[in-house]
Amino acid sequence: IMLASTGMLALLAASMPLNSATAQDKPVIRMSTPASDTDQRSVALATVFGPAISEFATYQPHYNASLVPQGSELESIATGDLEMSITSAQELANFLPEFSIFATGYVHQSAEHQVKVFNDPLMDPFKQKVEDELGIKLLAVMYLGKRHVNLRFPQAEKNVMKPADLAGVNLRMPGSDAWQFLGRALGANPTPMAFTEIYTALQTGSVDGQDNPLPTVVDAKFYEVTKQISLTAHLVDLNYIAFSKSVWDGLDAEQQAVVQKAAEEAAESGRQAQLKKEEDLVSFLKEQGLDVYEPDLTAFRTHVQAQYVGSDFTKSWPEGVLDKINALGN
Ligand code: KDO
Repeated sequence: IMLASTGMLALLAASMPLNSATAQDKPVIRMSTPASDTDQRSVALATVFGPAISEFATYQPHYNASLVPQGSELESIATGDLEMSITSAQELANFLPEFSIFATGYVHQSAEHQVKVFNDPLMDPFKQKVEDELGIKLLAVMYLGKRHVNLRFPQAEKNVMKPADLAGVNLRMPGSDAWQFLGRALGANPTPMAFTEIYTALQTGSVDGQDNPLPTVVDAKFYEVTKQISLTAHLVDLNYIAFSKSVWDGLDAEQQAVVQKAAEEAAESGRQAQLKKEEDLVSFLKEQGLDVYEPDLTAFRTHVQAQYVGSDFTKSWPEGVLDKINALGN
């Protein structure tokens, strides 16, 4: 018995260091987002991305900005305090102003257009710069949806048909220059505020409204504390899957390919789910008693685009890129 058990122990001992070393070396991919766990991007990452990389890495999501405050994710990845996030073009524009082109009202036309733009060679120098200057790889583009103006007032009190109708309206927009610029371009009085504070701000009336796509209005329950949505569609919004380059560099080529594919598949799965929700939610929101209506879209588009012409943002756009983006659309 002694011999047998010693033999067994020896066998165990021989296999254990290997196993534990593997478990220890498996990188933990902390992902931080202001989004909830039920947001379609979160769901797609948890159900598609996480399982796809589980053989060699552990996907660990943190929701509701519980790990990193909204807007600090890129810095956290750059300094090694975070491995992954879903970031906006507006946040990237804080570091690389030319990213404001992707944050500009009425530039992206659809979810499909976003994918074409992201996969086009026009995007290569942008991706390269993010890698070189922030140590971040942009793996795929996730669809957030068409952003609309969502206010506390019923339409009878405030009928938002054109930019002038938003004069004096305190509209919460995320806190960065590119976002605030867009809020002003819409004709509103933008107020910077973190995503996680919106619900209470709407409830107490410290802001008059906010802008987000319909799935977010429902997921974050903003419909409980607002009365109308003017379907301005001022931004076909996106988030890029941002991944730490130092973690990436620690993976072998095969693993990198798995991560890349997992990101693309998660993005596609989230995109389809989000598109479906956008389509379905108008009737849900009406049932909840909200006025949901289409404004004068030409008036909004013309006004918003005119605000960008000659602005500091447009000066940062590389020559010819806007034309290339437009050529990939309709
Ligand atoms: C928001 O703060 O309004 C925003 O929609 C901005 C997006 O870039 C993104 O960060 C999003 O919030 C969060 O993921 C929550 O949905």
